[in-house]
Amino acid sequence: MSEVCVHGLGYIGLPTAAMLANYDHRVAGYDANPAVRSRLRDGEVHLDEPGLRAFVTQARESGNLRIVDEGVPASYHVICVPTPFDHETKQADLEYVESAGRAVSELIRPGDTVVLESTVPPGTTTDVLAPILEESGLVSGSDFGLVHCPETVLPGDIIAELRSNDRIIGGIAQPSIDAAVQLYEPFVTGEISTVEDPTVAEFVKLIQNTYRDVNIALANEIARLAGTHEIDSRTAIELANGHPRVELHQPGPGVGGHCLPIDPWFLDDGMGTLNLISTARAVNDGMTGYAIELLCDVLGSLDGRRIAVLGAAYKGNVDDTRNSPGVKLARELHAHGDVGTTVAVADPLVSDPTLALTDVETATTDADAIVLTADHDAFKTLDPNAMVDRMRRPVIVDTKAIIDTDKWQTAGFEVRRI
Ligand code: SAJ
Repeated sequence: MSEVCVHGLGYIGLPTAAMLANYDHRVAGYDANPAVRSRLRDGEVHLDEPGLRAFVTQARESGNLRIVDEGVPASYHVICVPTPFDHETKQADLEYVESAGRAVSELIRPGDTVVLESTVPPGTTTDVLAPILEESGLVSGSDFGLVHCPETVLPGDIIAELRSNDRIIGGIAQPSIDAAVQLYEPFVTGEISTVEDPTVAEFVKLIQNTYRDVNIALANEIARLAGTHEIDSRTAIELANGHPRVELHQPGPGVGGHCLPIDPWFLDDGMGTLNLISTARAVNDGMTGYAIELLCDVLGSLDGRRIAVLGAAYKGNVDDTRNSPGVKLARELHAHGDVGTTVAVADPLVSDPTLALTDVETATTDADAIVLTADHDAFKTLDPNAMVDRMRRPVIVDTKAIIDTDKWQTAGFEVRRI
């Protein structure tokens, strides 16, 4: 079994490091954040992901996963660092990839293999990472292996998907590919496809998330159109999906997380060439505005209204608030503060001190309306009978279609849903 150094211990790096360790590799995990390293050494996990804590503990207790204060020499360097997005220039910020690359260039030896898992614009592996690694004096593809193997796991189901998802390995030359296949083959039960060009792998990753984002935008536009015909969008979509070649996604308050709202932009990396794809982004970003329209339809105006937003996470049953539609909606409602609108946000899964969250009971007391923005299980079981009396006006806009409309109406609520 091999020595592996994993650079970056976030949502992808930590489970990957634990997986490799649990498959008998000797893994050194490095994260630039000392607080992350120290929590992991104390047996804690800094991420809320089902099963991750036990999985990491198993790896640590086997002795195969150690946390290191700097990268170490290894046969494989797996880079799993973030690639933030600059919203102004619509470009990827590759600072962390570059600094991980510089660290690896100091450590790399002939015969080693470097794997980039981070999501990056097409061309990054060959045009950005390879030249940095070659500052070592070694040549990629001949002296050392270099591949892009994009991560594809779904937050909330990361450990299962690390095993079951198909993987694409785009390598700079065949020996690079062969070495990377050896690393992934033992634990990946999905198909491993290989291609002798890292840019293809980078591109494929981006079009997967773009497909989903554009499909959700179509569902969102359909939801608005259905609304004008007083048709329930979910029923229409379910019926349409009965066709063997139709697979519409679900509408909602917009698209959050760190992947779907960002990766489509990486496709042209600030060139401004996107058309349908950028329109889809605008449609999805416009859904918080649509939720406000639905509120205004019922309430007349937002003047002096108190609105309870339930859901600060970007999707159901996760604690992650990155690009959360619920938080965006709350911000947009706050902008009506000059007419006396007040907003309270509650999310039992999220503990982010920067968001001034409250609990569901406090948020809904004396509220004029609830907007449900995350499909947490905890929200599916909310009891309308317990809530109706504490609200000033019992109105609910269900952007995720998770409540039993009849039940809430019977309890006295006016219900709107996307
Ligand atoms: N959403 C909808 N309607 C839908 C499905 C999702 O509005 O029908 C919304 C969600 O509520 C959420 C957003 O889209 O706000 C994104 O959620 P998601 O579950 O679609 O995806 P992520 O961002 O959690 O993870 C995605 C996944 N990509 C694909 O399914 C193609 C995951 O497999 C990737 O590994 C991940 O991005 C990533 O890291 O790139």
